[in-house]
Order: sequence, then C-alpha cells, then structure tokens
Amino acid sequence: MTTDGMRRASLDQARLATLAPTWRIEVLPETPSTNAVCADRARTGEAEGLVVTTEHQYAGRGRLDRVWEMPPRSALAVSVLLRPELPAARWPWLPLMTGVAVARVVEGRVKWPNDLLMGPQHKKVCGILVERIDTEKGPAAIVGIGLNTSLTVDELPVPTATSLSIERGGAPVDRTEVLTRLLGELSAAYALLVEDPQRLAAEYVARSATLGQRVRAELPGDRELTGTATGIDEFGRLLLDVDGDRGGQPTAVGAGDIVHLRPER
Ligand code: BT5
Repeated sequence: MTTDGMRRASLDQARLATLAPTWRIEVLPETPSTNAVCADRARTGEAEGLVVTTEHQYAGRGRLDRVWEMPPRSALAVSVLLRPELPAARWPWLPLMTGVAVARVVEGRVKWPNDLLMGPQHKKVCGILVERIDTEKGPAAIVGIGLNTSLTVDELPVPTATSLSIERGGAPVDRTEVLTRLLGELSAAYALLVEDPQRLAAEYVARSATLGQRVRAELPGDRELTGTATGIDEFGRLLLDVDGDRGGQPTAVGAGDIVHLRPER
C-alpha cells in the first residue's frame, strides 16, 4: 500500500474482531461523537466491553464543552463502555488509567488529568474524556479516547497538537494495529486499577510529564494556583506545593486545567 493509502485506510473490522476478541467493537462510518453513541447504548442496558469507533467523528467533545477535531480516517475516536465496581471516590482514576494504557502504546507522557504528550516540545497527541452516567444497571463510565494517528502538520487543529505520524518522522500509521494494541493495554491497565492500584499509581508517576514541574492550575470558578506538582493521591487528585505556602500540607486539585510553566532560572 502507498503511504497515502495507508494514511487514509479504513479500519479493518475483521482484523479488529480477531485481534481484540474480548471487546465488542462497532465501527460507524460517521458519527457526531462516539462518546454520545456509547452513552446511549449504556443507558439502554449494554454490558461492559462495548467499543464504539468511527471513520469520521465530526462533532467530537472535549471537557468543559470544548471541541475535539479530527479529519476523517486520520485519527482514532474510540469510546469504551465500562461498569467499574469501584467506590465513586476512585472513579477519577479512570482517565489516569486510560492515560497509562495510551502511553504504553505511543510511548508518550501523561499530563494530568487527561492528555498524552509526545516529542521534545511536549505536544498533545491524545485527549481523554471519561464521562460517568447513571443507567438502570448502575453507573457506567464512557471512556473516550481521541488519538491523532496520521494527521499531517497542515491538518493539526491547534499548534499545541501533534500526531503519531509526525513524531515518527512521517511514517505511515496503521490505525487498526494501534487500536488493537490500545484495547489490549486498556484491558491490562483496567485490571491493574481494580486489582493492584498501587502498581498502577507507580506506573502513572513514572510516565508523568506533570510531576516535578512548576504548574499553574486553572480551577473551576476562575481561581488559579501556582506551585510545584509533587504527587497524585489515591483519589486521582494532583498534589501541589503551592507557592508561598511554606511548610504546609500539599493542596489536592481534583478538577481543572494544568499549564506546565517553564522552570525558573
Ligand atoms: C480532551 O478535552 O482532550 C478530551 C478529548 C476527547 C476526545 C474523544 S474522541 C472519542 C470520544 N468522543 C468524543 O466526543 N470525545 C472523545 P480537553 O482537555 O478539553 O481538550 C480540548 C482542547 O484540545 C481543544 O480546546 C483544543 O485546544 C485541543 N484539541 C482539539 N482537537 C485536538 C486534536 N485533535 N489534537 C490535539 N488537541 C486538540
């Protein structure tokens, strides 16, 4: 296949079904948002293990009503339905667990709470949106992953973005293979979250781009904190040594956007 042919190839459903047999994978020709489709299916009683993906997601959602943009067949938009038997306070670990799974596949670094960064300039290759919804069968987690596989520089929606292909020197990326590996690592990371959360936390810390950094945390309600990121707690919150708060306890941040600041000279 030519480079361009591979770049724009459709997902191979037969190969997906063979290589990722523990998941029930549905490939839609196009959809506004795979998370929205997966959430509807959860509400009508679908069991854990459904995977919704598409060749063309045209109204993808980020957090806080932001948009997630991707050209057809040049990225992966994937939503996985889980019904985790975890205490509600530990659900914030789901996006972190997902980040570990993606980081294993792309060799990127996790940025708290929901980004995957790659390359020397730490650009965003993947965004994660986990939504909790109530259904008659109990709460469900819709684990949404947007991964830029083959976008070219011209196609990047924002200057802070990158793609696997760009980071690999323009090499073609086989989306079917990436999705298969991603689902395999997601199974493994999910099992760790349930069975050995401390090991998952250790791996998360080892793969973090945020810990040890000076950061600005933009919190709900237009509040801001600046300090050094020092750890993650058992509830998935980022621990900050806030500037000027000498000798005090670290501040735990549960929601917000993190900006990595340049080190002070
Ligand atoms: C996220 O939000 O990063 C979560 C994105 C989740 C997308 C997946 S795709 C499958 C599933 N179905 C959905 O509808 N959504 C999920 P957030 O942290 O709010 O970041 C959004 C911001 O990232 C935007 O405001 C842009 O600045 C930037 N952005 C948009 N598209 C991007 C892309 N393709 N690559 C990198 N950055 C992007």
